[in-house]
Amino acid sequence: MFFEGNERKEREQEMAREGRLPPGQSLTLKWPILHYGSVPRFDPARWDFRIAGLVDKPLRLTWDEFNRLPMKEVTADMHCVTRWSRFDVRWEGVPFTEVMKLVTVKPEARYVMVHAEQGYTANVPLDDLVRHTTLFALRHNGEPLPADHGYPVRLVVPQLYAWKSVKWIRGIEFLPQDAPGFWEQNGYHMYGDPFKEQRFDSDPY
Ligand SMILES: Nc1nc2c(c(=O)[nH]1)N[C@H]1C(S)=C(S)[C@@H](COP(=O)(O)O)O[C@H]1N2
Ligand SMILES: [Mo]
Repeated sequence: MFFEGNERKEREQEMAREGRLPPGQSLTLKWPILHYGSVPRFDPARWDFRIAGLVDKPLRLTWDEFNRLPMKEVTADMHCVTRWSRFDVRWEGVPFTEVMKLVTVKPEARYVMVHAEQGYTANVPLDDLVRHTTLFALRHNGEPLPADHGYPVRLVVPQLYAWKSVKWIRGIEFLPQDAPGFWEQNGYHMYGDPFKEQRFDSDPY
C-alpha cells in the first residue's frame, strides 16, 4: 500500500511538471466507473448509429457497417469533473472525421448533440470533434471496451471533461447553435475545458 501510494504521487507530480494535470485534479491509477442510470444491454442485430440534423440526408449505420469503417489508435488523457484524471490511455476506434465523411454536413452546422442509450446526451462544438484525437472508441488499452465503460462504442473527446466522452453512443445530431445536453441541463458547464476548470455553468467561458 505504501509503495502504491508513492507511485501514484510520483506520477501525479510528473504529470503536473509536464503541464498535463489540470487544476483541482488528482491522478488515479484505477479506472473509475461513472455514469447516470444502468449499463445497457447490447444487441448487435438492433444496434444502429444515426447521423441526423444539419446533413443533406440522414444516415443509419448497422453494427456491421460501423465496424467496416477505418480505425486508428489515439493515446490521450482523461479528466472527470469529479476530480480524477487518468493518463496515457490507449483508445482504438473510428475517427470522428471518418464518420463525418459519410454525409454532407451543411455549412450552418456548428455544434453536435451526441446521443446515447437511455436518452443520455452531451453537446460538443463541431470544432472540437473534428480534431484528430476524437474517436468513436471500440477498444481501450488493447481490449474491447468493458460493458460498464461504454461497450460497444463510446465517444472520446480528450480535451474536454469526460462527461462529454459519451458511453454507449448511438448517434450524432448536427446543430446550428449550442443546446444543453444531460449534465449541461443539470448545472454543468456548456463547454467544459479541464484546464480552465469549466465545471459548472457559473464558471467563466
Ligand atoms: N452514456 C453515458 N456516457 C457517459 C456518462 C453517462 O452517465 N452516460 N458519464 C460520463 C462521465 S461523467 C464520465 S467521468 C465518463 C466516465 O467514463 P468511465 O466510466 O469509462 O470512467 O463517462 C461519461 N460518459
Ligand atoms: Mo465525470
